[in-house]
Amino acid sequence: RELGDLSVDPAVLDILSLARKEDYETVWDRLERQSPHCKFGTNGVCCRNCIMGPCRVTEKNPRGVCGADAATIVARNLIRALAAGAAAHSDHGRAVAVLFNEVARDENKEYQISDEAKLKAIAEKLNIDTSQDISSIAREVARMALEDFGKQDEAPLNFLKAYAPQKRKETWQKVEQILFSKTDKKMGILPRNIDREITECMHRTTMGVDNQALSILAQGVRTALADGWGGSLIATELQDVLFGTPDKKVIKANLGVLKEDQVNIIVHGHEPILSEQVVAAAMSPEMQEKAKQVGAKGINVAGICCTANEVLMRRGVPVAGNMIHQELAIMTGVVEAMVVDVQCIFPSLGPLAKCFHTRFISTSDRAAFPEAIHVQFDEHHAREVAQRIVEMAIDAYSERDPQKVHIPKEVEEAVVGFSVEEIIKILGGSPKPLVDAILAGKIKGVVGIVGCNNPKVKHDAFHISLTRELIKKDILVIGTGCWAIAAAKAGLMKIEAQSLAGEGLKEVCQALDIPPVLHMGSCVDCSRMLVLAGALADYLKVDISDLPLVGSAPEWMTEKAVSIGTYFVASGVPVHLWPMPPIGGSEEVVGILTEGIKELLGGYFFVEEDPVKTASLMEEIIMEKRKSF
Ligand code: BF8
Ligand code: SF4
Repeated sequence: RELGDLSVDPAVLDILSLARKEDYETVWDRLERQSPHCKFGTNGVCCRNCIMGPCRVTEKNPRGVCGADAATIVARNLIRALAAGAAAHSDHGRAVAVLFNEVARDENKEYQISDEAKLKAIAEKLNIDTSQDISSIAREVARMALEDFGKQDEAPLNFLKAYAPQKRKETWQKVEQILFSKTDKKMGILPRNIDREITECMHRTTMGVDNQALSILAQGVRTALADGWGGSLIATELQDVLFGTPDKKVIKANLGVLKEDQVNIIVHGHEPILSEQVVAAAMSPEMQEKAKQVGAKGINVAGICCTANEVLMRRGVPVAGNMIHQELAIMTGVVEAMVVDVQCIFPSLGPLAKCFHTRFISTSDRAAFPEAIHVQFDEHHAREVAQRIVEMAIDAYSERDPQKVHIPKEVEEAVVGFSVEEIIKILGGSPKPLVDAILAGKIKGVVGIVGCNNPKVKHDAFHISLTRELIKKDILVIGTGCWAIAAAKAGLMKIEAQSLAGEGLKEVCQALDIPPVLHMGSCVDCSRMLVLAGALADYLKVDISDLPLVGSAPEWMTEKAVSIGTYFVASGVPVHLWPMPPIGGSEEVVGILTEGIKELLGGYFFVEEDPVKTASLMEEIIMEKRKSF
């Protein structure tokens, strides 16, 4: 493909032309070599779940060796992906819950409770007595969070019961009854234990267990709900308690945030348990002084992927780019250290870093990478480990090759930090002004955009043109993850972006002094969007499915996005996807996910390749919802 077909970000094109000249390999090169992709995999009809196979079903040959048909195989593959995605978010949530429990019990002095108000708010939702002292409240919150990973009864998750809006909980119960009466088989969709639902996905999809698409997909819904209203939500809420609830701030975005005269450290991955400490260590006067001793003006920390979103929302740390920038950042030749933990990290980074002076540092016991330097992170010695990492970066500075330095000039400003608490504060303490603006039609509705970059899609192109189209139509856009970084880089999160919005949305944003496109955080922070939707629904005493809300993952690639998309659908929100998920091999599965599920849960999936058409479809859905609203 021509360079211009790969990305809309000039900084990316700048580095890509350098990569072509210097023969550095990128994600796009490898995609080309993998293309065309296997049709069986693309349609989801390849099964490797037992060793009588692998089997791939076709019209001529419609059953695997065990007799499984396309619907069974497609549904099984889909929920296995969903379970992996839910596991990633929820294992992140577990790490936070375990750490929070230690802090609450005074067993870890490296971290502390930073936001007592948030802790009390969580406790109130969980019906915990908030007149106790803070550490008793914290211990009780920790107990209820950990219970959601380990309890063995049939009751729904503590956090889901505490956070989901009333009408939605009634809907989920009704759906369980309908499914039972229609099929005579129990089909629970209310999650009981986060780990259990993931395990049950694996159990049901192994050879010879659950062999009916609807039954399999119902367990997928249950697992996704365990992620959205459980694992991810716990991650977000307890991170806010430990590190602070995000508030409005201005940050800088794109590769231009890297500094030629400073030690540059990139934090990449997902868990702020690590990145918060690296940021703190780098900012310490001692480390800044050490950097000066090697001739640098200071230490510059920047983020990539969701770790970027975490430290940007809370600390105002600049973001070097989204998922697809990870290789390109190293190619600037000024990155002394790229520090990673888990998720969305290319295993290509180790060999690439070897072409430069960059220290590629892995830290998590769950993630090893070829040719990485592993510095084992330990929550009990967090400051010490973080300091060691920063020192390694300082040491690397003198090895930088000036011949290889190439920093794109692109850098944009963005107003970020829109936690639900911050949004409600900006609204004056209640959702009323937002609801009024929606009722009056100044804001037609809200679209939440999430997710990734995928080299199959022109980088950031869908994210940006969909966002622009929507705000033009007076639709407020909120979102997380790599979409949020795309929007920040494109200048859509500046106050000036109000001028790109339709008259109604512009007026509301001007009155509130906010951009028309709101950064709500990392991918686990999609739970913030659920909580916001829930707050609006409870305020109006309606269900989420009654609200003019639509979701989208327009450049998605990870299994995590399967889980996110599904928990929004299961919470009552129609969700757009591009690219097409690997379900095309079964009409039955496509039918359930795009139509059947709508009758039951209110949400459903739709697929569209064109951003302008997608925006129009979303507007239609919103206008339809507004009629009964
Ligand atoms: O959890 S948006 S590419 S970085 S998966 Fe990954 Fe997708 Fe980016 Fe964050 Ni989310
Ligand atoms: Fe083939 Fe069935 Fe085994 Fe899958 S579970 S590999 S379809 S025999």
